Amino acid sequence: MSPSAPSSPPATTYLSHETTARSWLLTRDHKRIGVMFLVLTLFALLLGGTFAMLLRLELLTPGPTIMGPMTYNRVFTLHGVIMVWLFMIPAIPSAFGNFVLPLMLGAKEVAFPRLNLASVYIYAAGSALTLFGMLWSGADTGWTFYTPYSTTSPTAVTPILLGVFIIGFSTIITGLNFITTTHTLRAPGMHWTRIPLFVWTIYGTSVIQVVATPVLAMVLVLVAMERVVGAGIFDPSRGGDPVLFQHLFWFYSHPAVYIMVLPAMGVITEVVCAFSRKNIFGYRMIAASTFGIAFVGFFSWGHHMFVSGQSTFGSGVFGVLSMLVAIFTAIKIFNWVATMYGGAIDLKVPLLYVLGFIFLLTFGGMTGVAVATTSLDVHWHDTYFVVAHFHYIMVGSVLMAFLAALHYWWPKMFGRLYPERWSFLAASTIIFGFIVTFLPQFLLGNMGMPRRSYQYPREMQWLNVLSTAGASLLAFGFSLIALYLLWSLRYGKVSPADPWGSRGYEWFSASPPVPHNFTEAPRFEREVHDYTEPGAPRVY
Ligand code: HEM
Ligand SMILES: [Cu+2]
Repeated sequence: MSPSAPSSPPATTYLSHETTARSWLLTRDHKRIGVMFLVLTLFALLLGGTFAMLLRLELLTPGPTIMGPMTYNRVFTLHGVIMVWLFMIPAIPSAFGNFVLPLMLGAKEVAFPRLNLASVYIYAAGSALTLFGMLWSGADTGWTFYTPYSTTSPTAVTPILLGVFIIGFSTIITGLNFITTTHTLRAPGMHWTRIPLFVWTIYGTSVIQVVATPVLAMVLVLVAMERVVGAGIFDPSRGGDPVLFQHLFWFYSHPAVYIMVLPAMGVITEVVCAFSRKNIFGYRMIAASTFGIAFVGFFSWGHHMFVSGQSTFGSGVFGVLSMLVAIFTAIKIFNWVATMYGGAIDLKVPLLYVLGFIFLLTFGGMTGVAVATTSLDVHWHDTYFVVAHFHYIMVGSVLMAFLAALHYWWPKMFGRLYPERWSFLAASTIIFGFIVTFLPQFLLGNMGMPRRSYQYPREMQWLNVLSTAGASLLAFGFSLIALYLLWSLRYGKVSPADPWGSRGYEWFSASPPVPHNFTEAPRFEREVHDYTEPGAPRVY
């Protein structure tokens, strides 16, 4: 492939060549599908974020503030359901994976473009059913749908379960598409050792999606059957076993946390290289650790069940296996820092998010090791400590990576630049606001504040007020991003093909790309992320 990006913007782009609603709704272009997923998942983020603000407002005072306890139960359930199932899991793979994966591989399309379009509609249908359940009467089971309560709750659990079940098919189809595309549609010269690390993480994620999602689908249908026909699988009053639900649920949902975090790690790797102007340190180790995480992730689900009556031996084994994940993660963190070390650092806003990511992932990961220690977790389980742990990782790291990706690939997707100062202000507000929101929650959990609780003792109020103040900063930061990105679509400076001087393969196409990605057939002659000048020794 030509070593540099095309210099002038193309006459027709994937956005401009057809503009009718029909051309969008029936498109088979992976880039348009990526944009559609971006819009849908951003809408989910907005909705989930609104529920989060309602929760934090309620927790401003120790007693009732703006809602009653039953409403509170519904609001935290809807917040969790939307954030996990409608935003976190699909966001990076379905939106950015769809957009950049074929570009990175030198492919004109994904392997199954029609299925790809179907996956948008399946996601939309599942989300619509979930939202319908919410409007009908909501649900009060938490995003985890634990039995036996979920089998008897009088709220609209069934449509929400089925909505999530349907969304699972979208995930599976997208995963199959990415695996097949990576195997079959790589351009000449794209050897396995040249595959960009973002693609490797999407590939690893896709494997988990394809293998684990069916288990979730099964367990959700079983709960629905329990509710509708009284199947007697989980409900002890009918001879069922509620703990079986926990095993099946976490057999999927623990790997699912890596469905969320692996693509995030891929984004970070791309951004670190681009803004350090250096080849990634330890390409093979990063790719291998991705699969290490994916593999070990399948054997640690029992760490969610330390207090479920599981045997002490079982808990010990699950605890140790969980800690192995930290080793693979540490390999990546070491490699990112080593890549930055000695690089020509260009502190643009995507890199600022990366720094936020590395800090929050390290901190959150260490609290993961802490909660994987059985003796500690017996105290922390079901307290705000766990809430803080998973928000540090899911919001801290995954959202940081999502925002890094949004800012890094925005010019690629839409051909416009956004105002840098505003973007810095928003990023700093979000990182700071995040810490103010979630750090107090570790302390609250350690003091014994139970999760999903709507009241608390008076001495815990100041930490809760701090947390709500942090959440308001987050809301401000997000609104800012929404404003300047929308503004930039119309008024932003037109971006050159490669505004960052990146050597990522996706920047070798025009920005925004032409309908079938390339005007001449791509060939890959350089190593991935190679910043070596001609004739000079290779920089690592
Ligand atoms: C070093 C790696 C990690 C370890 C050792 C670890 C360990 C744990 C443990 C032991 C729990 C259960 C605590 C309890 O319920 O009492 C837990 C909960 C959780 N973790 Fe992690 N974790 C790690 C990384 C992650 C990552 C990367 C994510 C997400 C991207 C994540 C998301 C979650 C979630 C969502 C829960 C709580 C689910 C719930 O009960 O609602 N963790 N983690
Ligand atoms: Cu887990």
